[in-house]
Amino acid sequence: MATVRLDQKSRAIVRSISDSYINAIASYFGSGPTDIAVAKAQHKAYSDALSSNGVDVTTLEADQNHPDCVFVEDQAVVIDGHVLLPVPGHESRRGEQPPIADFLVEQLKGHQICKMQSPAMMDGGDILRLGNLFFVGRSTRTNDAGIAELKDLLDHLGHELRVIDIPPHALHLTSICSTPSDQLILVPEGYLSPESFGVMPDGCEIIMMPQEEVYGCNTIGLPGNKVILAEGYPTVKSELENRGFECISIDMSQIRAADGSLTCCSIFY
Ligand code: CIR
Repeated sequence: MATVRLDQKSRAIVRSISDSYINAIASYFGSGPTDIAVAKAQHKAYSDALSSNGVDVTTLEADQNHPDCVFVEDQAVVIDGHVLLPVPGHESRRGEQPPIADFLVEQLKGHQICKMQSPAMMDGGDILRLGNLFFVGRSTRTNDAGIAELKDLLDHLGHELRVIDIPPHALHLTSICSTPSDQLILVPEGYLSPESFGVMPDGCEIIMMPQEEVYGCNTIGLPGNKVILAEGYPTVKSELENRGFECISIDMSQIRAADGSLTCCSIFY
């Protein structure tokens, strides 16, 4: 979700949950998954929600050697059809990338493919797009060299990039905020201030949400004023409903248990 505009959300990839998912990294929202069968059912509901709302979804096979492989968002950054393959910020996740890269390179022939080189590193989960304005989180997973490589691509495409420091109690930029439309950003109190995003473009707005609903701030906006959100975050839901969105709620408990949010589980391309 995070690097495409609303009008670019017709195709997405997801990746099945690995049988080793119980060993996924968890240091922020969760303390680790406890039930793989439930996780798989929740992931299926997620993928079904995308398909039944107009997204053409391709499911890549799980990689049993990589417990976090379901979180595809971190492995590739697709911007206007061009692909940046980052060096993922966590060593244990670097081997997840090849099948995702192969799929995208095949699908997006003729577009630019940039491969990041270490010591630059970045997780796709640190990038957020609001219309044609981009934000990147400087985090434990994304360093300045990684940000410089993203900036090169965005300069080439004529898009502005703003850098936001991610507080130590959060994993990624998209773990704590999202753009349910090309004009709105949901931001939790206690994590980021509206000022961290700079001056908003005309017609765009930041909506501050209560700190305890931080997980609910990660949403997937879809064409037709629809938005997929995690179940259990009433303020986020009512704020979106009041603005005329049709809300599609999904139980994400076993995904959250491994620090994954809605956007982490797909790449729109
Ligand atoms: C990790 O720590 O890398 C995974 N357990 C969670 C990744 C979540 N991805 C994301 O926010 N884009």
